[in-house]
Amino acid sequence: MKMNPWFFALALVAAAPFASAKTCPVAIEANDQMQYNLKEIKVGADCTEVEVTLKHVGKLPATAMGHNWVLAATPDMAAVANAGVAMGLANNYLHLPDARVLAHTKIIGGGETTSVKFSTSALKKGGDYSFFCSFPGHWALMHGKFLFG
Ligand code: CU1
Repeated sequence: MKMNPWFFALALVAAAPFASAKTCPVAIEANDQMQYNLKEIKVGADCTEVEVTLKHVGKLPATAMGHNWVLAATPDMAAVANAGVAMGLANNYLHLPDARVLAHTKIIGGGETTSVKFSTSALKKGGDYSFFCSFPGHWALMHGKFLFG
């Protein structure tokens, strides 16, 4: 039995609203000079998920020059970073759970790569967000704007 092609066309149209999930990739690098290679990350409001991949292109170990990628509202950045200092490398220098932390990777050392995938459902279009590294002393240099919208 042969199916009517119009049936399939109608089925696809009907399913479209449920198939609108969109994962947007972001690639960022960090180095031994305590720097990210991006000052700003832009993500479209049509992205339902973001997958951030952090590559440490340096050579120093995580104990000396560890980096992660943490997302928070810009006014929360300093407090989140300060709260993480005492938590140590094993906790990725984050005091969790903390609702102010919107997403984060683990801390990595030179030559390593890590990633995090998160939903944008908690983000407000046009909101003031920043990404930063929570390794002690790094966030003041290692931060940038995260633009959603
Ligand atoms: Cu760092």
